[in-house]
Amino acid sequence: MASIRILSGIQATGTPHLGNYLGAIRSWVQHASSSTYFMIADLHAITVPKEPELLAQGRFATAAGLLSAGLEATSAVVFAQSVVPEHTQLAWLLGSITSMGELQRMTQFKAKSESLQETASAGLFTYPILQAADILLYDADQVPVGDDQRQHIELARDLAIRFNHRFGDTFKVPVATFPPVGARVMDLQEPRAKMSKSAKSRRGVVLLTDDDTAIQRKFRRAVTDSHEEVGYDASGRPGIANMIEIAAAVRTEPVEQAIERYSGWKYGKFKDEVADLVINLVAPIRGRIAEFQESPQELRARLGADAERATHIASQVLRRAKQNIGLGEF
Ligand code: AQP
Repeated sequence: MASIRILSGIQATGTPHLGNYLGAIRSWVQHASSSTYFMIADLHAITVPKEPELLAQGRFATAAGLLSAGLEATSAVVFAQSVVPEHTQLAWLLGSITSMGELQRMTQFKAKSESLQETASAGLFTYPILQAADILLYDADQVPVGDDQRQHIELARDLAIRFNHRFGDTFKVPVATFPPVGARVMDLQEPRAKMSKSAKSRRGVVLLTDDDTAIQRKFRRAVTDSHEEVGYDASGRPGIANMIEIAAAVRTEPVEQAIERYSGWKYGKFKDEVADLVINLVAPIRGRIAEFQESPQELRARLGADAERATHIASQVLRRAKQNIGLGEF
């Protein structure tokens, strides 16, 4: 039986955080094989203004985070999007069958462009098309993502179906998969907003490079509510609900079990407990990231070799799409 092909990505915006790990990277590592493709989305990262030096640092930190979080020991293909030019070429073909209305409905664009208004880049608007190209280029069966990516994956599916309908069978239609817990880790300071690398403040974001003291401090200062004892109410007490869900995800147990375990605990003790769970999770990853920063040769070699493996598949799929749309060889 042919193995399941998996593609997923992470923006090249810096060291991954706890949400990236629990919502995405951990399951990438669990499912990793030579049929899994994990992409550092560095072209997506330039849709908002970025200093070249910061982009380069963010790209490296993302790669180091992915490998250190477990992908290094697997045969997964880990590569940077910009190194495989087929991504932008397929995005152009798909852009020609995408409507403005579809892009205007994307909630991520609405949220990100709100403060920028007319100055928002065209790239920010067409971003979901490039993301569809990223996925379809690898004949992916599954796309494991966090909850925030639902709408984008739906667009990728729609475009695949539309292309196949108009130009003949070309793309595999992928499905999104979500982790049972940890699909949406919230910011510890703003528990109604998702934890994000691009958050204005890092106080509520736990990075995979944070030291033990920083992690403990972030949990101790996490925003809660006026109660004193742990109880689960996702809408009324989002801060505590988020920490219960984090604990459940780290322990890989159902949320119901964590609710039972921690109900009635005083807030101080509970926050320290969740911090300890996270500290144990992050410590080895942080150690390996530091080694990569110190000597990057192994990282460079791995990404170089994997980019060739990615190009091998991507070039075949792009050729098929060009052929079917009428842009094959003369
Ligand atoms: N808070 C989260 N909880 C669970 N999963 C998450 N993911 C992202 N945030 C959470 C999942 O991680 C993968 C990579 O996503 P990303 O690179 O878009 O992460 P980010 O932190 O959202 O990055 P940015 O740069 O800060 O982007 P924006 O500005 O878009 O928020 C994905 O599978 C994602 O679902």
